[in-house]
Amino acid sequence: MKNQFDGGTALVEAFRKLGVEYILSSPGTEWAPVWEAMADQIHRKKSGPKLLDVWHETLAVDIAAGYTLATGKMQAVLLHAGAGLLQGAMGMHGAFVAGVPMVVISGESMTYGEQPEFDPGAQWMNNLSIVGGTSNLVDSIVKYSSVAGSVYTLYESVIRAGELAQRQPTGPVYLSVSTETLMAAWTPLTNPRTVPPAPRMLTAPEDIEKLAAQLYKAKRPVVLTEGAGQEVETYEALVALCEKLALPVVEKPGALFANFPKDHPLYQGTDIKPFWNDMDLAIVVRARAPWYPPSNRPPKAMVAMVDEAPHNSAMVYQSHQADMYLEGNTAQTLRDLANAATVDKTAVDVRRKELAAAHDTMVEKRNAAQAAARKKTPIDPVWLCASLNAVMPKDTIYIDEVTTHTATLRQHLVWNEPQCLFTRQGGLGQGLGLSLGLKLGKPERPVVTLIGDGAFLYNPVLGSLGAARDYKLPTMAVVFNNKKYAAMQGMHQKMYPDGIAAEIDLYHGTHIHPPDFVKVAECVGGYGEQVTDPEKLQDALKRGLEANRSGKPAIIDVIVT
Ligand SMILES: Cc1ncc(C[n+]2csc(CCOP(=O)(O)OP(=O)(O)O)c2C)c(N)n1
Ligand SMILES: [Mg+2]
Repeated sequence: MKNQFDGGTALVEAFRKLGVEYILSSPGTEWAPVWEAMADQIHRKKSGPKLLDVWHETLAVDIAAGYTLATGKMQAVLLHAGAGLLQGAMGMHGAFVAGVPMVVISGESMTYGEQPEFDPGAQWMNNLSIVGGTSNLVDSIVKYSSVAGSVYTLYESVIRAGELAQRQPTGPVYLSVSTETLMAAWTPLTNPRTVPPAPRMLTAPEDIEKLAAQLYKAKRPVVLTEGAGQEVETYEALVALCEKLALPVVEKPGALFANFPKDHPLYQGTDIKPFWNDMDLAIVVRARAPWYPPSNRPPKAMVAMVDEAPHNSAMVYQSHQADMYLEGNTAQTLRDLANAATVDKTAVDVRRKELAAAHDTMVEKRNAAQAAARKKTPIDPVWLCASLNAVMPKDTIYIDEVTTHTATLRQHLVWNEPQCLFTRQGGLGQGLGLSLGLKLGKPERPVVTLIGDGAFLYNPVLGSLGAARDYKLPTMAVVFNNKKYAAMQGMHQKMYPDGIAAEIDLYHGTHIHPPDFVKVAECVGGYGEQVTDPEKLQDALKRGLEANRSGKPAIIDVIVT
């Protein structure tokens, strides 16, 4: 039995003190010291993080990201050397774009077999080493990347990395830690502190007063949001503010979260156009690119931006066109604003009525479109959304990894609770991993990944299904299967409307000859079903849900237009 502490223990201790609940990993030999520490933790019945091994690195990163999005709690990821880091890089980029805090560590060797008493294996010299160090590989897709170069600095380096990740702007941080460092003897701290959470910053009272005064004066104020619903409290604070002042809420197309109850009379959909010319105050709550093209400023509005970190260093270009920034904690800023705001009752009552009428018109249109879509074959994605509305419980968590169907989905899928929608950021291939992380964080809620056939195939599918089975995370994937990368064809046609491809109907980069998705589900003992008949769709979704309830992952492959 191991009788001395080493860097592996230091790493696990640091995660414990950071409050990490899960270490997501795709294995590599450098992690033997951590496996020892984990075995020791279990053997001694100590509480601490659980280690979950999965079959693909981006899957590991995305499960961690999903869990953090669901719970607000930062997690840790261990990847193998430079190779595993590259495999995980797409997930890390997604986490960086979305601002998800995370500590990612990968291994390295420093001795390459020259140390007399330790042989890390010749693979480190032959095919794993990265010239200049692994930090360079991810420098531009994390907040901070560096090396924890000795066992004496390892513990505090990991603690600091975790603290950094959780500060605004939140995001993933990366450390390279060598096998030799992990194996070196380590003396635990005699009195280690529990790491406190990042402090909550507040918007200055004078800025709250200034915006409250603008709100009182404004005749046509609008709230535009992309990410207010990241936390339940921010969602609730936005609802309370809007209700007090009868503020219309417009979501950015492709918004990141469920930001507002969709059946609320103040909810006005995703089209800013009807408000564009007349709005005199725009309160933008977390939107990375509020206007498009980016410098397309609303002609008469004062623009106030409420966001902890509006300048997103994961983006090459932004243009907020903001006249004022409120960068304190968003939930608290919205609450402070609601408290400070004076209500002009007559004006607010008129606005409330007008907005409710506009909302009703929008819902009538939505219902009519859904009824009209019912009979179509192949299945109309509008009908697929209507069927999900009919079958899925109200607290279902959806993950959006569709492409050309996104607008339809946002218009026709209805949710009225916080945390009902999450969106994949960065490249395709992350939806299934995110869904598992969300299920891990919210086991009591149904979790459904809405996913294009193309997107599905970019995912580490077998790894995701295997993890769903092994870690008892039954989720459902609903494949929007149009047997193609429709986005590619659409863009080709837009770029070359009179091109040769259009003339002879020959498109590269478009067609998919899909595998049998039903069999894919079955290969891990999951439930699979293909649906072509719109009348049979709801029963199929019910069977998928039932399979999930009995602990099995499910894939419902819906042939759509
Ligand atoms: C990792 C990655 N590779 C390639 C792309 C480019 N891409 C964007 S959309 C798309 C097609 C997606 O197909 P599908 O999920 O079936 O949606 P559809 O276009 O049919 O709506 C592709 C290949 C990407 N976004 N990410
Ligand atoms: Mg497709």
